[in-house]
Amino acid sequence: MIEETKITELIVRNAVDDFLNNLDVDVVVAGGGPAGLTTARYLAKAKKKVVLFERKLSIGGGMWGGGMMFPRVVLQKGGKEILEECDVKCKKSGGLWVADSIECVTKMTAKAIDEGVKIFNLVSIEDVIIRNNEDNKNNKNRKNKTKICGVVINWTAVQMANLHVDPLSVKSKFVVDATGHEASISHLVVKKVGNLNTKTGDVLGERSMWAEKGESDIMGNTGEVYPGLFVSGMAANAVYGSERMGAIFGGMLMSGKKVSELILKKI
Ligand code: 48F
Repeated sequence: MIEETKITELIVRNAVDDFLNNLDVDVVVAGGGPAGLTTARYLAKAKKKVVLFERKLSIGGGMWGGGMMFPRVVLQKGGKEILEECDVKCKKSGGLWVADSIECVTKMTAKAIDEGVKIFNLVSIEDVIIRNNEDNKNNKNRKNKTKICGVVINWTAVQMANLHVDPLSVKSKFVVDATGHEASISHLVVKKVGNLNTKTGDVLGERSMWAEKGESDIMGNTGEVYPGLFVSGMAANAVYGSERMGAIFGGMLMSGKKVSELILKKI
């Protein structure tokens, strides 16, 4: 006999157990686009405890839609190898490769989950947790005296309905801003601590389309922008005011991989 209340109990108990098991993790990844999925997958592969929060119902960010809803993405060398690790088929054309955007998102997500990434969708990160930076206690530079060590979350539905419902929190050693063009976590940090550890200290916002430049800048922009906070993918270009690049995705994937390597060196 299938009892409705049994279904309810199974859903609630299992979901709550998962949530409780992920209150204190190595890394929180904000955003489930190509950069966030890649960062999270590599960290989980290295046996780190990783939780990814995605505010939308679906994972994949801007990858689903390919270019102007033609469901294909273009990759250059470096990016296509990362996709192939997820068993995505990449077709060579000229010096570039093309892949099906739906195949990319589904297989990247499946691979990340298989490596151990815990994904929570429909959850928005609305703030960060800031504590004294014990590594830098005696540093004269004010901005290095604190560190990002977790996130404040709420149901996206609560935000959308503009309800006054208090959020909950998750602690982590590092937070990765992989929120794409918005760089929403970096914005939050600037708002709360005054500035990032970048030259300008601010989120400059992305510049207009220039695929070659955007893709070449992204690796240099990828990194730790405040103690405990890393930027990955389009968020990195948005922080540094670099160009957008449209439906070429190699930079997103390579940036995601680079952040995982930088974190693994520090963790
Ligand atoms: O936008 P998105 O795909 O960022 P990305 O991984 O890749 C960029 C490309 O898709 C494309 C491009 C390629 O050249 O330029 O645009 O850097 O994924 C970002 C994800 O973060 C989620 C958002 O819904 C999206 O799925 N997100 C944004 N803000 C928050 C968030 C937040 N505050 N909390 C949780 N998720």
